[in-house]
Amino acid sequence: MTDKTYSADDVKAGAPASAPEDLVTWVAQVATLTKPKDIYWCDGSEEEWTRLTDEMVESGMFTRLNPEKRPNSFLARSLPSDVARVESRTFICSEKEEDAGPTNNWADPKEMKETLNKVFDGSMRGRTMYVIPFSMGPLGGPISKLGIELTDSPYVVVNMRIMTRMGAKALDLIGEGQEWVPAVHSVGYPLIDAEGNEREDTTWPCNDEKYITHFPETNEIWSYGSGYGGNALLGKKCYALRIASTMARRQGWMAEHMLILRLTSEETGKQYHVTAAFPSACGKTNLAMLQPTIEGYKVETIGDDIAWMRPGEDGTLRAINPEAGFFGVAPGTSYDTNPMAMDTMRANSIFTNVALTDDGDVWWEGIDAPMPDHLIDWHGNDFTPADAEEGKVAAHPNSRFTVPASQCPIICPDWEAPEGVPVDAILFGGRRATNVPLVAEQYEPAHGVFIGASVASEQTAAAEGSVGSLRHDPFAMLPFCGYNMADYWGHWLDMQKELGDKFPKVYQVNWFRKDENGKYMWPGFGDNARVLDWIVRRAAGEVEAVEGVTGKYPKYEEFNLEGTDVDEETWKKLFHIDPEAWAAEMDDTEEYFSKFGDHLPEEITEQLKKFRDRIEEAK
Ligand code: O2Y
Ligand code: MN
Repeated sequence: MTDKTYSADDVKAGAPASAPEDLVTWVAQVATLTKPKDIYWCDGSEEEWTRLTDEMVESGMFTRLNPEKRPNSFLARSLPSDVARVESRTFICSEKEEDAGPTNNWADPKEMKETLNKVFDGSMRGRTMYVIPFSMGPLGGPISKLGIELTDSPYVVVNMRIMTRMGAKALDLIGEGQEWVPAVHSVGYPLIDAEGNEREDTTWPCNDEKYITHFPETNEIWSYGSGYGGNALLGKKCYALRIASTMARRQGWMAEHMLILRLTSEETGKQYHVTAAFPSACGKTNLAMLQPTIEGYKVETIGDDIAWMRPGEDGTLRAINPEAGFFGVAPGTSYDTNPMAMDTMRANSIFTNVALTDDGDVWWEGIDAPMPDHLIDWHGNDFTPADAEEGKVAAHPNSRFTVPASQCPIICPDWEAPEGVPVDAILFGGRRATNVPLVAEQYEPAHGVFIGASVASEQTAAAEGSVGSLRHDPFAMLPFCGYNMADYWGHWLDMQKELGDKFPKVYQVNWFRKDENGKYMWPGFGDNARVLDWIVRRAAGEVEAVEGVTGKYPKYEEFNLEGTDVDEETWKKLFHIDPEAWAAEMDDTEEYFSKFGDHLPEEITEQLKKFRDRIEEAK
């Protein structure tokens, strides 16, 4: 068969007038390779959303939810083989392998380009190629950045419309000559083969072969074979973390896997801004939308997943949320655990891999409503309580809601402030049943970096006192750092030096410590506001701290525990330090750090030694 060809002039003829020459040329090149049946330039309008979602309902990719219960909202079901980010197929293609570092899959950029040229050749045959102009961060803001995603998936288009500032205005900025990142995505399921044989589309096209690739030296992203989440919505993990972290290092800013919240003291009106990094699935969205159980504070959400931080004109570290929506995990989200998230998804939302109720609404394990007598599960099959009794789930554990951040009832009025908000404190946490106290303040800036570098979560319920099986997830960036993780620690140290006293203090937190009976000792959720309360009172110089092995701890009598059942005995257990257990943990940490060879900053080695000295003192 003869494929349609695309010259730059053809592409220009169908492009908006604001599309600059370099963009048109690149779109023509990608179209020549991928051979779509046509090219569509997204404008981000309401009309476009309605048309695309109507078409997807028509094709069976979307189920429209009951408009009375969930207006303008849709359900998609993926293939069981395409339900999450695929770290094993995620590559950093830097010229030198050591620049990707030991924690990333590295591929030679030339070899990877050859592979990609093969798999993308004709990958969009029979499909439309959508051109998605988008801004990460408020349009035109000094910390914001632009991109273009080319994709053959309308699911990606409508999700990107929620997750980014997408459409004509972003294209106008690109047309004005601003830098933009090129990102190419194909589900890898052409509807016509090279011989011209046609096949039917499916409701979730994808390919068993997957490549999620990043080229940090040329700022390019190429993703093939998956239609899901972080693999396909390329503004999120691929751009806002992996590529942005490399840009940030070159340009003197920071791209972090962090939520951002504002805490306002109702008494003084003083505002504090806190960012926090936790490994995936440790409740970041819940913390971002915290409902304090203590009087005197109001929490407002700025972001739930990613923070871009840059020194401001006043010398403070300023943070923006580069995203415009939340792509949250559905199971476990309820009016009990996160009422604000529940209200955010009341309309204009996309649900992926959750269950469908008979009255056209959504359901998942852990939602407030009891399991109905009948559901359609995430595979599209009938599901009854008898299936649950057999241990089956109706919603996939990584099922998601995509919702506009603007719909969050506690969205901060300044969440789109182009210059960002000044950061007062940075939290690092993991899921640690043992060893790690509720909260600890850094001794010095390099200790803060050491705290971030030591983030880990337990894989199994390890016994108190043992290191158990720890998954190290430094800065919660393990799958998201686009370059050598040890160089990234070096960049943090450089940023701290540049900002001096203005660099926010770092705190290690752990809501997940268990007692000898395996019971959580800290209530968590809204009571985490008590930890934030101590942190901001520390910042105001109102409370003292006690020096310990992992950092500086609160005094029991100065910490607000009113209304909880945390007594002094539990408090002691929450802060108990077993020197032998910590010695074992430092052996494990040292072994982990040794992977980075001479990329490991000296300051980190010094911090390890200081930590060991404190353990000795505690013995
Ligand atoms: O599985 C996916 O593709 C999504 S992963 C994700 C989504 C939203 C926020 N964070 C994450 C993550 O893995 O950290
Ligand atoms: Mn995340």
